[in-house]
Amino acid sequence: MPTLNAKVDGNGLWNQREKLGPYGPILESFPGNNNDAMPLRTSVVFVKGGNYEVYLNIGDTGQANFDENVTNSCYLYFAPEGQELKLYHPNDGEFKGTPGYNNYEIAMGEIAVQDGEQKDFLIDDTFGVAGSTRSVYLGMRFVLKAEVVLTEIQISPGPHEMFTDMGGNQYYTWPVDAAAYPALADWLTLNARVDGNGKWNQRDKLGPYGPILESFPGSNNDAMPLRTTVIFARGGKYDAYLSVGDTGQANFDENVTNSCFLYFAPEGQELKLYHPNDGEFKGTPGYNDYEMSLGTITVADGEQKSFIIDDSFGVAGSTRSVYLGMRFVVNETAVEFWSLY
Ligand SMILES: [Ca+2]
Ligand SMILES: [Ca+2]
Ligand SMILES: [Ca+2]
Ligand SMILES: [Ca+2]
Repeated sequence: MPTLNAKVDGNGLWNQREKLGPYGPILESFPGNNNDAMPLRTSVVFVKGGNYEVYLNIGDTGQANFDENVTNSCYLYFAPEGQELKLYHPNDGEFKGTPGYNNYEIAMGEIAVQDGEQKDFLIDDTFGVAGSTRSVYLGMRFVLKAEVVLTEIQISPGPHEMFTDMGGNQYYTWPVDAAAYPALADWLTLNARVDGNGKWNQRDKLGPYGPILESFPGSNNDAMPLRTTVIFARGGKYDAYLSVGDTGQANFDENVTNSCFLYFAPEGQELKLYHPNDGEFKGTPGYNDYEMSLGTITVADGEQKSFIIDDSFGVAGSTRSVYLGMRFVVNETAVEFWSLY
């Protein structure tokens, strides 16, 4: 236990005093008077995950000016637990006012935490540091950084390990039977299509989201079903879209002559055969991009959804199957729900 308003130099304790810091109580030790208090730990459990700016508040005495602060130095040791303690001086920070002690706030950088995660920080007085008079711990401050809220999540078929976009959404694509295809080369060629090998071929910059995955069932290639897994950072209602690649001209009749079917379904539902003509033509980043409207889905914060994709091997008239990716658009009619955030 610290002493409470009852400082005794040399007893090795911290002394607590009320209403002298920006957050009320402060903890002080006087290493300049031969007091060596023990290291302290401040533990913080963050209810809400995210990126936080971290600030340490150090107390200074007398005048709050640079030269005087050097004459009468109130150092404090501080570090995130697990790192080496580092010596801080009030002049390392920004003067924030004098609630009792002069409050100097030092920016400690940024930390990323999950919902409910605990972070620990160590504090010590500066016994043995030359010129150190007292050490005053005023507290800490954490500022949640503004999050990027995407109104549209774009799912490229390119990432094959979990990828995090700037909005915090995560996704990747891999065969459904992951045990049978443990390595990338087991199921994918890169710009090196071999019909009949049962693999998908990836090519860059041919889809609305960059890479595309193609198979040629019309040339006797039966590639394995794939799963695109998506973890939504923010809950809500989304309009879901699938992009299917088409070749040659982007017109209805020609698309029928040279049909690029693709099987697709949310995992757990029966695969459904999609034809470019089922969708809306969105442009030609390489392949013609036809976008299928899949309806609206509702997800919770951090909820994972999976979608199954397969080529159309065995479907009459099917030449190739091209997966261009997916898109999820925040449903504007759900704006009341979003206002909860
Ligand atoms: Ca100490
Ligand atoms: Ca001072
Ligand atoms: Ca197949
Ligand atoms: Ca076409």
